[in-house]
Amino acid sequence: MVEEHDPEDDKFDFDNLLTEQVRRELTHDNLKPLSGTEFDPEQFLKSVPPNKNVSFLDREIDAKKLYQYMVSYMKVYYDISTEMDAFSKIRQTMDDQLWDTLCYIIPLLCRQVIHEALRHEPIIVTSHPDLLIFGDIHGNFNDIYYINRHYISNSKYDHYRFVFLGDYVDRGPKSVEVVVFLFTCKLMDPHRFILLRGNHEVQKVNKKYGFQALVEYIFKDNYVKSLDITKLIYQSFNCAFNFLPLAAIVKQDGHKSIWCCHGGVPSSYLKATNKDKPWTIDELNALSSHLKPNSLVPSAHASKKVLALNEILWNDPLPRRVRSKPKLQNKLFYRNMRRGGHCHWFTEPAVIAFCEVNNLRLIIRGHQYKYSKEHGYGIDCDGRLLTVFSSSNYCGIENNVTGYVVVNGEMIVTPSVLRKNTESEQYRKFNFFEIKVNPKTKQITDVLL
Ligand SMILES: [Mn+2]
Repeated sequence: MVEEHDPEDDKFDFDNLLTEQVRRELTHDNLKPLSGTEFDPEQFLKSVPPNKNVSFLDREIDAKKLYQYMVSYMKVYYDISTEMDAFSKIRQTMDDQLWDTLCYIIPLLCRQVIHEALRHEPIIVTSHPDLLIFGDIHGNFNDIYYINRHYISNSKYDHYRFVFLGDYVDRGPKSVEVVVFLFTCKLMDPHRFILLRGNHEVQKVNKKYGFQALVEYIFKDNYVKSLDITKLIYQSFNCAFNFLPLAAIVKQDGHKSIWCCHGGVPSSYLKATNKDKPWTIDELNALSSHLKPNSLVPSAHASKKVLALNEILWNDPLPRRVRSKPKLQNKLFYRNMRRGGHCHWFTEPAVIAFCEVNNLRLIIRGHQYKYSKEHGYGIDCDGRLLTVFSSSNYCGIENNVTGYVVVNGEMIVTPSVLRKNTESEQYRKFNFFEIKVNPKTKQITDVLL
């Protein structure tokens, strides 16, 4: 069969965003701060350009410098003990400065992280332990600050790799900062960080659930000559999201493996043959051999390949309340209309079958707040399914406990509390979206909640 090729996919190629005209216009002398702060994007760049007419987009970021800048921002932003007002003038000024500076850095960062790291990764990556695994973040930069302070920058975890299970954006006010920070980490140390794709790292989703509105709010109407910088920033993020891997397999000699992804087990209904047999990891890998899922968009026109890969990001376990209903027909998967109908609920037998055929003993996934809000994680399917969620004060209104998972060298899996609700309570107001009084705020809050 001939490989389906959707010409729409070409639009997702990052380099196609950057026409020659765009390149020519984005020179250093043409950059201007959005809100008139002192700003110096040069401070994160590797070298001085040989001449002033070199396009800013052809420059290179020094990831360590950008990392240090983001960390020092977080320290001041969240640790001003005498000034706990989340909406204080100090913080507004800090935001203006940060956004002015990041504005021109973001397209560069996205391009560089694709070229130096993401495009070299297969769609299902393999990793050895030791690992720390974190669930959904959803724009909560304070949680990232906490994770950085206690784990990423803690020498005790120097030999650990970090897996994030996706859903970095939407529903939280600092989605831009979260992605910039994680991409910076990825660029700084590509082997130490595994950033998986969540269903919100899909343009069709994040244009509806807050991220696009947030980018437009932060970067306002910003043009350099005829180039719409705000649009470039939003598209740059989504281009990079298209290159995120969909799952990770944790392997260690002498042990069964662990499957990590955002949603869960893809349904076998999508297989051309052997519909009762679960997907093998080799088959899933083969699906993507010609298809880096440049547009993992579920739709009536999407190919079966796209849909099967898409389900890794979207599927949920069958809700507990319906499991004992006599009406159920002993199927492995049930179509999930709650999430738009292009994905499935998977049953415990589906989990067992997927694990058996792939020599897995456990699936670790995010995606669902409701199974983890009391302990930060939830165990299901007789210990074969672990859901973890790492965004505290979810949507700025919840008071949930968050979790993370440790997988050590002997493949011992330990889910733990990341932050108790009392620990994160003082930062609760930082996860509200109404940061500034702005005519657009209400509209943005509406899409967020
Ligand atoms: Mn999700």
